[in-house]
Amino acid sequence: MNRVEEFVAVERPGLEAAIRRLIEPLGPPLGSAAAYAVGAGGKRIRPLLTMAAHDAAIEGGYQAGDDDERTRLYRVAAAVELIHTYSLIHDDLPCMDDDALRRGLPTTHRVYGTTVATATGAALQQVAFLALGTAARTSPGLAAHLPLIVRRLAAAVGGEGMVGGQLLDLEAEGRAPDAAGLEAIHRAKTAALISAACALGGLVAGATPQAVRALGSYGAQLGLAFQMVDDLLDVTGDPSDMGKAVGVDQARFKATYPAVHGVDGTQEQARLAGDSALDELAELPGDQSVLVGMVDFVLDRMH
Ligand code: GRG
Repeated sequence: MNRVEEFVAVERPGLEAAIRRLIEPLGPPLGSAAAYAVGAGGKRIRPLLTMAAHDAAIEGGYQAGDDDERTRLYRVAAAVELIHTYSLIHDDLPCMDDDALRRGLPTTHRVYGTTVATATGAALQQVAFLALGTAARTSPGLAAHLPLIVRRLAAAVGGEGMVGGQLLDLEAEGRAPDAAGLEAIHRAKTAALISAACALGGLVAGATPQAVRALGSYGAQLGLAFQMVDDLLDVTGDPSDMGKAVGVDQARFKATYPAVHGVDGTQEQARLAGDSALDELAELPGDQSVLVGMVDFVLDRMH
């Protein structure tokens, strides 16, 4: 087992329990649709990054022992995953990408209908922000950072971040994309949330502003690399491995990295973004091994 696999084996059960606990209070049909969407699988990259970023920001590394503190971190990490889940549910809707399959299963709106799927995405955002407040309720240390945590996450997913990026992406369909426009779309649509996931881990750890900035920059670069690889897999991937149709971006004339830089150029850009991500880790005081391994994990998906 490599370092990332070890980390996932230790942390994923706590994370999954936190995700389940957060959506439990949603009654039917929202609760069932939310459970379907989060239960359909997923790599949990963003919340695992929140946890790994937290550990990288702790002087001397995280020492197991304070269960309450870990539970609060799981809750914050789970909130990040619920925001991601909302974005996937909405991304698949007929008014957006109109996808039938996600993670090898029918998309949420194909099972629960468009109205319930739309409402579930909206409700998951509220559940995520509620979870941040709940996590801070029992910790004066975390409560002190709550305003920043909320601002960081809200900025990442709003009009200047994920939602704005999604609109730019949809507007760019069918037009010849240029390199700068492409990066602007993906910085907002994909990298902003991954960056916030990492910064939040630092904020929960009470890291210095410099460390939080470094984690955010690491996440932004990793997020760009992640999107490049995601675009490559749409060109080169196998639908049965991907759990969704491939070749879709090209068919819709989407603004993708391979469309602008070619397959080889995109691979090269992804490696460069991975290197930039690694450069940001130099000054962090804790255990950086999982964050280093995450870069390899993202880049290895290219092959
Ligand atoms: C209301 C305009 C409006 C927008 C809603 C839909 C939306 C917000 C944003 C789209 C964000 C999005 C889907 C970005 C793509 C990011 C991406 C590459 C997702 C795939 O992530 P993985 O591979 O998925 O981590 P798993 O399945 O592993 O969780």
